[in-house]
Amino acid sequence: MSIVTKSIVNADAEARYLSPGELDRIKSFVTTGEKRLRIAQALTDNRERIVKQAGDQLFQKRPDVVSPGGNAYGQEMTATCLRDLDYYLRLVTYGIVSGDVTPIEEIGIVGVREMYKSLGTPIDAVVAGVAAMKSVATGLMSGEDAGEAGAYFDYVIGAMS
Ligand SMILES: CCC1=C(C)/C(=C/C2=NC(=C\c3[nH]c(/C=C4\NC(=O)[C@H](C)[C@H]4CC)c(C)c3CCC(=O)O)/C(CCC(=O)O)=C2C)NC1=O
Repeated sequence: MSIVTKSIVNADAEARYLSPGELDRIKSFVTTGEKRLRIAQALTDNRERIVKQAGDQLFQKRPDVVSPGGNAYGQEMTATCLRDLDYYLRLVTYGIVSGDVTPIEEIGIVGVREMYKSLGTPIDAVVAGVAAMKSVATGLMSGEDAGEAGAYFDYVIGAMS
């Protein structure tokens, strides 16, 4: 839910007007809109490059995951691993557009430990992959945009660590 919808639901539950604090938060959401959309567009336009370069960095750092016995060993499993990185990049764009980590949390974080555990996927290596995406992605942006985008990658990293 966006901050706008959330504020309205809360205010209407008490049959009241939006409070000054709620209006302030909505104002900040609106005034940062252009920047957040620009960042989401940059990530969307560069998604293939970001995922590919981050994957290369991850497999260099963690050769074990693509070695025999590794969870991402073999063409098909490596492709599935890169697909997961792409999923998280997509979720990061959802967070950035909505100015809120809730969509990332609901789609990609709740239950993620149990999921990767049952798949035998080392979650610390997924975290390293997301960190590599952060580094590649923010490297394509101005400092201000990199700071904003970085916070959403950091949310994923923190929630999985
Ligand atoms: C949008 C929300 C969403 C997420 C996050 C998601 C993740 C997800 N990753 C999966 C598998 C997988 N995920 C990986 C990923 C990796 N293995 C490694 O060693 C690396 C560290 C890592 C890549 C960074 C691999 C290799 C599999 C296949 C495992 C298997 O089939 O044994 C699966 C099992 C089903 C399938 O293969 O598609 C799910 C559900 N699915 C979703 O719908």
